[in-house]
Amino acid sequence: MTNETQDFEHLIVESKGAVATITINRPKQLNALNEEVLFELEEAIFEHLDPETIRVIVLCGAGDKAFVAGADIEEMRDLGPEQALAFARQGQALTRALETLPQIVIAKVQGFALGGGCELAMACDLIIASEKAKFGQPEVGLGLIPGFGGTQRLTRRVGLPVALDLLCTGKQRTLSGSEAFTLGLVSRVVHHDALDSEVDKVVSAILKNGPEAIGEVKRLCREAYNMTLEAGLSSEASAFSNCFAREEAQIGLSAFLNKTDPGFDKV
Ligand code: CO8
Repeated sequence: MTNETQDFEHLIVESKGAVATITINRPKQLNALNEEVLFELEEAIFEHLDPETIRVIVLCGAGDKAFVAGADIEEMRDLGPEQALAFARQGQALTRALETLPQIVIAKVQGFALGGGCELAMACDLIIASEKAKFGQPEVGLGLIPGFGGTQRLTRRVGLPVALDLLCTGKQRTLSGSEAFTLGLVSRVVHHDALDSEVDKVVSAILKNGPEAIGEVKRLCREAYNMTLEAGLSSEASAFSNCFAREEAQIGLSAFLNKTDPGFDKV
């Protein structure tokens, strides 16, 4: 299995087999998101990663302190309303695109995930957090509101009472990894030192399963937010039926009955 590293100014992009790891690499600014980082993320994910090979993307922040401490406040200071609209749309297009990728995107959150950082993590399919992580939406303290989907995704994830509390009290209330887990914001929380190994464990578990089945599960679960139960169930039934027209299901079913390994992680 070959390791590949691609060069970006603010990202470290490494691919190993079916897994790509993208590290936002501005540790001195706590990995704050500026326009260039957003462009590089788009480029890395949509132009550089081979969709035929990569099945899981792990997104993380450099250093031990922050996943992403928000949009870059220094860059935002000079924005006018039109540029702010373009910046918000750019961030929203990226976060929306992550949700519709066939790959599973995992946010590995070891520290601060604030403002745009929390919003970026919420667009990922899974958030795996250290108990030392800190999630929050402090924008109102800057006289701003979230612009990368925070009011929408946080409300859908944790419900209106907690979302409004976090969004209105700003930096006065951040959630630890454990609180975020209890509230349904993150998928798993582990001891800080166990974060890397937990992410590896989740990645290898995903890779052992049928790639097309995983893509369909992601699509259907994502669509569930925007559908009536009836429409969602109908969509699931069609997708279930389609599985039986694919080789992948034949491989998986036969492997179970023959007590062999389907080998999905060796594709
Ligand atoms: N942008 C730019 N630089 C940052 C940011 C940021 N978001 N966060 C931290 N930094 C920089 C600091 O300025 C500091 O730089 P320097 O060493 O040059 O002074 C360095 O990172 C280290 O930070 P601190 O010294 O502050 O570290 P502390 O451990 O004392 O504090 C905190 C850590 C609590 C994370 C603190 O840095 C902080 O409060 N950061 C800002 C968090 C924040 O408010 N984030 C939300 C930003 S707004 C946003 O994300 C909106 C998203 C949608 C935009 C829509 C488009 C319009």
